[in-house]
Amino acid sequence: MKTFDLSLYLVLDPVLCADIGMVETARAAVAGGATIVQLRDKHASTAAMIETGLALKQALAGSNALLIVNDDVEAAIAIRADGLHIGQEDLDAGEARRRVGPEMILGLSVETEALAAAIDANVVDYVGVGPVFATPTKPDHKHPIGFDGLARIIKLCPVPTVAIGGLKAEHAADALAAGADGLAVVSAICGKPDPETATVLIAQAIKEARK
Ligand code: TZP
Ligand code: MG
Repeated sequence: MKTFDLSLYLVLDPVLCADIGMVETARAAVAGGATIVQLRDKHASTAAMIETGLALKQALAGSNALLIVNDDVEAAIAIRADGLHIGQEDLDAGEARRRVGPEMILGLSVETEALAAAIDANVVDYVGVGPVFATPTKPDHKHPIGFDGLARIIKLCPVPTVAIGGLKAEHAADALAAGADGLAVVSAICGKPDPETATVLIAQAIKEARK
């Protein structure tokens, strides 16, 4: 069994993080309680992903936070990232698993009940479910599912789940009540004037919701 904590999952965005950069944003977020950091840069080359990924790995060293790479299998392997996250339009989960080997955490985005029902728990370690709300952060996102849709999809997931899409600290209780193991956020942390404090507030809301 792999152990990982999905509680507060930061997905980096290079544009939103432009002021202080993705590495400093990740450092601040981890200091504030982020448990996972995902490097997501849709337009970066594999070489650039590797460069940023290695810098992130260094920034996270000594913390308990894990580093997950979005989409780029080659970069995830080169960086020796803790995990790879793929979407439905990326390579097939079985193929991703074969390429990264049995040890690396593999995450998959799921937007519907049908996709949730098709998850192979021997291949996929966790699922990102959303978008809960429409969000400008991902202009091509699928139809928002709301907390009701989130709960319906999570019921069918055989692996731990993290909710994503328009989530802020105030949504922690609803996301956890729907069954999510954690919240994944981009704009609630990236580009905030004080990303560490923004993270602390979300972490506190999650802790409060678990009481
Ligand atoms: N996948 C589904 S929604 C989303 C991703 C990557 C973006 C979420 O961004 P934000 O700013 O937390 O709404
Ligand atoms: Mg993808």
